[in-house]
Amino acid sequence: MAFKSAYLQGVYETVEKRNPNEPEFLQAVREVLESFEPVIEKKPEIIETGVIDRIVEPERFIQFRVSWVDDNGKVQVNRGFRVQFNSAIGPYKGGLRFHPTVNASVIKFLGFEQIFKNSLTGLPMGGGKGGSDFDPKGKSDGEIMRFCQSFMTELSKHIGADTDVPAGDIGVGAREIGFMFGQYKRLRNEFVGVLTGKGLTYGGSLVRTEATGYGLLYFTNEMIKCMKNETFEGKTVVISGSGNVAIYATQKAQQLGAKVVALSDSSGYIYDKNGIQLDVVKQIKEVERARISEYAKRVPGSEYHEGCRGIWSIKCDIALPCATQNELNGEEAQMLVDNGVMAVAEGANMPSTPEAVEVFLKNGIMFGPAKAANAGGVATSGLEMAQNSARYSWTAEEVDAKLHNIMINIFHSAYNASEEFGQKGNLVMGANVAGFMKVADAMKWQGVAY
Ligand code: NDP
Ligand code: 2IT
Repeated sequence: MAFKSAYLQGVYETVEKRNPNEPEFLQAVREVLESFEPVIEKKPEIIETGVIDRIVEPERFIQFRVSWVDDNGKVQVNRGFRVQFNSAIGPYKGGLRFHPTVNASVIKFLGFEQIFKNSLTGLPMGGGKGGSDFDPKGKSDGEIMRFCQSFMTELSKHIGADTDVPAGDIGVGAREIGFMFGQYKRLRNEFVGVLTGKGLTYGGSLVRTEATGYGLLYFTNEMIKCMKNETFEGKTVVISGSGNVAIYATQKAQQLGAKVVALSDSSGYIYDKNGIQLDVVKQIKEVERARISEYAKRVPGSEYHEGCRGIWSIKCDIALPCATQNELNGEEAQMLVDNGVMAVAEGANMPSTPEAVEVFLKNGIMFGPAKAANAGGVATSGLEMAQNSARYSWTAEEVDAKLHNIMINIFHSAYNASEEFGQKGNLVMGANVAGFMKVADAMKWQGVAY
């Protein structure tokens, strides 16, 4: 579909021409540019600053070879990436993803979205993202360590505590961050906050592990309270994924009085009508690094179903996709609506396809887009950076209170922007525009070279 504004149409066509065969990146750019239609109408002077033409082009894109030796002595080669997308409001900041599906398109969509998400947190962080097509599944700790060391040997040339600060994402947790931090320190002889999500004994922040999932629930709780005077108490919740975000989203949902009945991984989903037992999930996923199907073998009365997409056929009040991009399509969104879903909020990045988002908005479902709803992880990374700079650490209560406050503010920024630009309640548009305004202003005042 063409844009209403010929200017936005032109920007999009340039991006399309420059980035052929990058569907995820184009999907993310299109959604943001669509949100700018009312901005262009209300503030046409923004066109002259060229900020929109500039913001869709990464400041820097780094691709590199990562070679390492596996446990059989065989040389393996993977591809590493880092996109340094925008540094207008702070050092580049964003996670690293290790997954076989990682490619330039995936890294660029994630890096692009990170610009707006980081701005929404109110903290001084630019947008970046990186990763590798390395698959951590089934690898020994030794293999993971050697891969991480090789990856950091190159990445260390491009990052720094005041330049670019990576963290975790899919396939990258405390174990991988530890190996990468150790290698950076070895290479540079510097103990600095160059990564976030570190272990608590060497500069990590309390609550960073829980932050994305907790933040998602703080955001969603505020959304349902302010938009429909609702709470989580007694609600049935479906959460996809069973990694870092899904686990701590489940924990907070349960604390708020909801019943979480389903979780998944890329192979299938579990349904437990009595409510998921999180200690069992944590043992399976965090300790044993095993498959979610194990849950059904251990918990009587629960079921395992092959195929992860079936999770959206479960009747629920609130759905929280927390696995990966494009995991929820238009038909699945319609199933959720037909089953009476009241709210959907994205813990994963871009989990809903454009068709799914349209179904939710058209049916008046409260919808929290990823850039707003999952910003709690990077926000707490920002708090980790602040603690590292001050050589000080806050208590869990202090960090949690700051996170809570940030998520509430993000909801209101997005909601207010949706109202200001004439689409009250459309938080997709509101989040994109609210995130953009601060970055656009900083870019304008800093002149045209990036
Ligand atoms: P983890 O690696 O801890 O867990 C990922 C989960 O998603 C696993 O259950 C995994 O299943 C599932 N998954 C991954 N890829 C696919 C796929 N192609 N199809 C179906 N399921 C899949 O990652 P996180 O929990 O950290 O990340 C989940 C999402 O949240 C991602 O979109 C990430 O970008 C986003 N996010 C993460 C933040 C963080 O701080 N960690 C912050 C903000 C957003 P399996 O084990 O089978 O692969
Ligand atoms: O998508 C994300 O916001 C993250 N993976 C967290 C990034 C970070 O720097 O903490």
